[in-house]
Amino acid sequence: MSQQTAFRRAEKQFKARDRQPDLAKVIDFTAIGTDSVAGVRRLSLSHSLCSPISLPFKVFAQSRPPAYSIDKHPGLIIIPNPFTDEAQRWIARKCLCDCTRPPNRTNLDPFFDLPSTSLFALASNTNNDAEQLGDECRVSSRKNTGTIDPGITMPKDQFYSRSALPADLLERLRWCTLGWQYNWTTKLYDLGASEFDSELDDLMRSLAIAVTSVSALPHTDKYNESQFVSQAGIINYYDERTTMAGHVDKTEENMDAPLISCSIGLTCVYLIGGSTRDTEPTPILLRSGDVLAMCGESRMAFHGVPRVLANTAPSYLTNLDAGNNDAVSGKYPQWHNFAKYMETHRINCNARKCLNI
Ligand SMILES: O=C(O)CCC(=O)C(=O)O
Repeated sequence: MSQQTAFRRAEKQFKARDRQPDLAKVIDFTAIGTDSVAGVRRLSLSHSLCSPISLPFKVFAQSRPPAYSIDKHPGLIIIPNPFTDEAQRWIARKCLCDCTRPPNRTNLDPFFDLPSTSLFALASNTNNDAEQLGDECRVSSRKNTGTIDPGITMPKDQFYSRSALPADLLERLRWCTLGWQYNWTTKLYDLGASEFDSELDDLMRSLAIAVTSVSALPHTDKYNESQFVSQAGIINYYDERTTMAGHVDKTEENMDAPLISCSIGLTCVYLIGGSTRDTEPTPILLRSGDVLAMCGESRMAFHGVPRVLANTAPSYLTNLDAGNNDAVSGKYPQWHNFAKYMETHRINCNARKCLNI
């Protein structure tokens, strides 16, 4: 009988739904404060976090927030929520409204004729009562419009073969790709490119500059932090039961630039392992606003999300009126629509520099 790897064992332990996950050994950076935790080091960012001038609100709550590394995973840096509440709401709006629009691709595009306006806005403008909604409110399945790519395998679930309500589609939104479009089948960036959202890129650049100036990190001549630019990104949308299996992100030619990842909404258990699945992974809690940067050796490490924890979203996301007075609120649907989504979802938005030059 084949032996289960250490990574797989840890995944199974956190995924099990017949019991509450045991969080006793999960590192919670927010709870560390001034305590020392074996194998965890507090770092100083040697560059301040600078609010991008393109954003009309205060982005970072402090310019030099605490940051941490883990001895067992060289190059991994965690900055526990450096953002203002308003900045987190802005990231949620960006990820749900702006970034899901074509030409960015989503997991739903192969099966549905999605609107060029955002699916989120459409779902916010309609309600979910199928009795009341006419066919004009439904999004057509490509099976019915004859626009399905012949190379696509239809899922067994009949949901993908029929027109669907926008709110039901939103519940099935799992990812969208930004900039260079990643192909999950070939594992290459071979589906063309869209323009990476420039405001999101500005945010990712400020984070990249701050983390790569940490003196503990190896510097190579293939990468200079001032040259970080988001060339490709993925936004992952999780509900309370969604998981992401352990994997390594290794398609990018430039593995010296950091992979910058921001999490908003529900807390999750994130596993960071080593270069093979045989390395015992370290479980960490990623809470709303946490930034994780994979630099150096950790850029080639197995990682995944075996568990999203229900009822952990912060009130500055879930209060129905929380975002109504934000600087950008006029551009987006009413905050109560986001609040309902954020109550039961986690969004992870990450950016990579792909090329060496
Ligand atoms: O959701 C996360 O924190 C992890 C995302 C991830 O690993 C990926 O997009 O490759």
